[in-house]
Amino acid sequence: MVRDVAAKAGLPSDFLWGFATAAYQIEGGATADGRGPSIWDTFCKIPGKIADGSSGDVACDSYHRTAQDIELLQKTGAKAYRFSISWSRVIPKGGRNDPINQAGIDFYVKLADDLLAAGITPFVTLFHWDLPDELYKRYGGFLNKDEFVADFAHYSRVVFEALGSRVKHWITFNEPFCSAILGHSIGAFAPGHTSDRTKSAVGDSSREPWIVGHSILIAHAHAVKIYRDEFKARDGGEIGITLNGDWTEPWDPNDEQDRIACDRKIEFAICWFADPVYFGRYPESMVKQLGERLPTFTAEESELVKGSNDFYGMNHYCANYIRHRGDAVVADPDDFSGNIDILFEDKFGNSIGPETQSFWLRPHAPGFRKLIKWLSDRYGRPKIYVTENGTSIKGENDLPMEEILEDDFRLEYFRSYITAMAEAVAEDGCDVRGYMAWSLMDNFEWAEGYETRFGVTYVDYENGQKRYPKKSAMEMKNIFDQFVGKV
Ligand code: PNW
Repeated sequence: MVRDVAAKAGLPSDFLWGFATAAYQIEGGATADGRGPSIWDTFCKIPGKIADGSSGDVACDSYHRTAQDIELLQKTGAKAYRFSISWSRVIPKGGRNDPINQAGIDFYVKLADDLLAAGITPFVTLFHWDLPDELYKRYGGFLNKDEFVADFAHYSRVVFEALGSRVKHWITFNEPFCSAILGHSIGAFAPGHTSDRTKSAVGDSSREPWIVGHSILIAHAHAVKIYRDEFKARDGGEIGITLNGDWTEPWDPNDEQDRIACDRKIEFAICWFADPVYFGRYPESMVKQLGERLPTFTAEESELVKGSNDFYGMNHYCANYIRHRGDAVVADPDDFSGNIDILFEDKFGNSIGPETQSFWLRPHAPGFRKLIKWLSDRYGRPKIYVTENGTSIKGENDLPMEEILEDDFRLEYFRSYITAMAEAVAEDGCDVRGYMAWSLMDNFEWAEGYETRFGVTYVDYENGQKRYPKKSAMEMKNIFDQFVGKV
């Protein structure tokens, strides 16, 4: 690992660390107690969309095993747990005039109560990609801004009302980039829209992702306004959005254009959402490349979105080398990265990091510190919670269980990334207050199905979803003990 040995590293004494999951990836109970289908239930039924032909129908069966999950969290010494709410469990059809499912609400109320009783702080995500299928069928989901915003606002109010006295850390949306790009440009994620007609009969990759992103930003801002106006005084909590983004290094460090392209890649991935949230407008580089295909904010929308974060939710996994394409290369209308090449090797053949089971993920811990600083500089040192960070391991699923439990590669990943984060705090003065590793347990890894494992806990899907903590689960506390209270 490349590391500045002289760097100070430390985290504040009240630092909240723990693990993250998402509803569709772990809950199962797909039709239990009145839950309605989400776009992921529908998407998984289309042959060829999920690598192993699986779905989240059963997953880790956490809907029936929250006691085991909490016990697991306690075993690791975790202080926080991030989970998401399945919208269609709470409102099976999703809409503002549709019936509410009390059993769904009761499930999350009990989960929050049990976590608090165990001394674990809940972080709750309102939306982790599982749009109620009915809203997609009714009006196209995110593509209909007015309907989507009104329905999301209603859903968030219902959840704040039910859980607000227990939950003090709210995340509106998880990684809107993925709903927009993977869901409406590449088509690898639900609802699978893309211009590629070999993959889907519907979609326009040049326009839909930007409409989807816009709708989500406005919906986020409305939910934040509702929380601040109606609940914050009573409940005293905080709310923000979680964005994903990788670090970038220039393919040729001596080429100024590659360095500019590195920033542009981050602008297209992260600032697409973060600039509106902090500045009330889209990045100039996006306006320039996308022209009238990028929606514009009305003055009222811009006001609403600007300042709509109490904290910055950061999901971070890896890094890439970036090469610019030269002014002669006109951006493809379907391009969503800023007209660049995204590479695993630089000009000299150096690799950014080792391969994992995920084609897009090559660990590069120094990039974590650099991105935390880059974001802190751009947005005025916001309070940051790292809401996801973790890795898969190449070939892990093919190993016998005893070897899976000795996940040294993952442990080393966490050690190096958490050290990099502690340097960003102690050395660079960044304000990171919490960290949730992805993930508490192996789970349904979306289009990769169950073949890719991200858990610090092994889940034996063949034998009743039994959970076995891996080495990384039990070492996490030791890693944090080294840094917490050292600034
Ligand atoms: C995150 N990519 O998503 C999600 O929030 C989790 O639900 C997921 O399980 C985790 O990362 C691991 O994949 C991503 O293709 C999914 O670049 C895919 C990408 C990035 C993030």
